[in-house]
Amino acid sequence: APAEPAARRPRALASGGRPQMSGDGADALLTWVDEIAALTQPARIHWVDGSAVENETLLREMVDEGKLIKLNPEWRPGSYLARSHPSDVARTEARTFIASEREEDAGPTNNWAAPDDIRGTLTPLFEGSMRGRTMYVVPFSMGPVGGPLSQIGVQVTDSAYAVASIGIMTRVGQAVTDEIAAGKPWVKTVHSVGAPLAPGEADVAWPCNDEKYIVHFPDTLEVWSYGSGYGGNAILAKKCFALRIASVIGRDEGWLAEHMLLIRVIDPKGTAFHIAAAFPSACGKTNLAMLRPTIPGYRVETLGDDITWIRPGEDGRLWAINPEAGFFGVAPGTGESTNVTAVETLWGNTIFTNVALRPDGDVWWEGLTDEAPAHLTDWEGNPWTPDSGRPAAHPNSRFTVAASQCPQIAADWDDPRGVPLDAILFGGRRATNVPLVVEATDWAHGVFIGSNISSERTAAAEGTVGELRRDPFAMLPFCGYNMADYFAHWLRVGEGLRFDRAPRVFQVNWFRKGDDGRFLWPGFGDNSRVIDWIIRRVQGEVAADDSPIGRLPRLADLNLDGIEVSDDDLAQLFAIDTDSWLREADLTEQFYGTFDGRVPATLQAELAALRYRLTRA
Ligand code: GTP
Ligand code: SPV
Ligand code: MN
Repeated sequence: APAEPAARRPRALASGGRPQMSGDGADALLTWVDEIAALTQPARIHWVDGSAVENETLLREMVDEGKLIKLNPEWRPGSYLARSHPSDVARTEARTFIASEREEDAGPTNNWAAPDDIRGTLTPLFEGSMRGRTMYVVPFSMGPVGGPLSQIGVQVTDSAYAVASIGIMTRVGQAVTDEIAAGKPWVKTVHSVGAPLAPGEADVAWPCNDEKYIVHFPDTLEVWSYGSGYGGNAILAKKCFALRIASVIGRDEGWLAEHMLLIRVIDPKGTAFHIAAAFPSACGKTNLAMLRPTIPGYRVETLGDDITWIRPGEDGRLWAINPEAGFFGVAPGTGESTNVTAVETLWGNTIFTNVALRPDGDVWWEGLTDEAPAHLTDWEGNPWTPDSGRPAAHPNSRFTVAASQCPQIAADWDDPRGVPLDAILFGGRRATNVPLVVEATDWAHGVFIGSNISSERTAAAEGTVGELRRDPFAMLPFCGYNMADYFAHWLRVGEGLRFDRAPRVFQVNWFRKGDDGRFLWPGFGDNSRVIDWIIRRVQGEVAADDSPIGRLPRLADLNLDGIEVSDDDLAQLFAIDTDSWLREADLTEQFYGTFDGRVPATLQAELAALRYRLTRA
């Protein structure tokens, strides 16, 4: 093709230089960057353009500085291992704050801080916090640039690891700066690992600070994160923006920002259905997002694995996009027999964090293969053998990889219009009580179920693993405003839908255990058997039985061909113990009682109706 005339060609950036911009929007961005630089006093500023060359340079520099280990390209081309500081391995919910003007807008489930007070704390911390380091300016879009459901932001950070991760997880580049210059609203996010370097001071592999603050200002659309390099604390586009800040924008604009995977299921007749599912952290979203159905004739296409933005359309349906561009997934438990799609996705171009290193320069984690290699270097860099008596990979070790590498990614996964939802699933890790699948009777009942999701704690956040906690809508750590108002918002969104076009709501539980502690359900690919029932319900093909907690499948309607689940286990998977459910109802009353009368009357009525059905049963 003939070369474009020089004048029309987009201006090539002198690598890392300040981009050429004009307009009111441009001034606001440049002024803001200058202000942050004046505060944090970096040695240099690099404007990130998102190019492949820039990314390679960045990765090479990190390898040279000992911050990344380059994996053997023979096994894992273009891939790297990062080892975090042992204290910086998960989200720190206790250090995460919502700094809304009014305390009641943060609600009882968030840590609240008065904006002025917390700014008073943050400013001295950020003062000179980037000394000796490069300050990167990263313009990013959540959702395809310019899409009707998309939102944009800028992250300033002194972490090259964060820059490389944002490059995978979002759309980065000049097109976003152009939108900002043109005056589109954007979210300001500032991140520092809080480890300034004195002149001549040697750097460490994973700089961070014992003191951590992840602070959200929903009224001014800002995030300030200090002291941590871990994904959920440092990739501010993800949980901080796309859930906490976006949930507030959604509340005000009439849409939903959710901790959900998004898939397209194609049934044996070739009909496509779209399902979004909210499970708490490390409870199976990535796995369901990449499902390989074990029922012949079914296909699943991946659209997203962690965050879904949902908007009512003109047609009375709910339309959904995945605002991200990559997966930041849990490594342990990901293997050929559980999630072969993820294993294939990770063939190369992946940043691994806190997994184990093999002697041949490849990676390993618990569950990747049935047998552990005889010798490894564990996630902390120490020699490891199967007799070491500790995991080789950290339980919250993760991979960061582009969505486009997923072999079953939907061809139209970045269509800016999104997909119409047919069903919404809520789930969690529940060893008892919650059946394999149950259908809500209507939208309000579905919202009631969502508001009552509980799950056993996982390693994705600090805290005691295994302990049961409430995690409404899987959003406990991610809702940027009062959770009771969020319940009301969900009810309101449902009221605006055409009654025959609202997605059907289901509760699922892959994690129910027998008295002997073993999982009753094979899970993973066999979860397609539950999806099959859900899809046949959506089409009105199968009847269901009413129970006090919702509609249950008739066992004969479950496709169990080719799997071994004993009648006894099947009965236990669907057993409803009235006394236990009455105790759950008491816990719900207690939980609702923490919201100062703000829980919608509709949900209180759902609770009363549940108790009535249980006592009558
Ligand atoms: P976040 O990225 O933290 O939001 O987590 P996620 O919900 O995407 O969790 P993920 O799919 O990575 O699953 C976490 C863990 O649950 C992994 O160790 C999986 O192997 C395990 N898991 C997922 N699906 C199933 C299932 O159907 N049955 C069982 N028993 N375990 C599962
Ligand atoms: C989660 O914890 O739910 C995650 C990982 O998806 S993080 O992005 O770190 O929050
Ligand atoms: Mn998540």
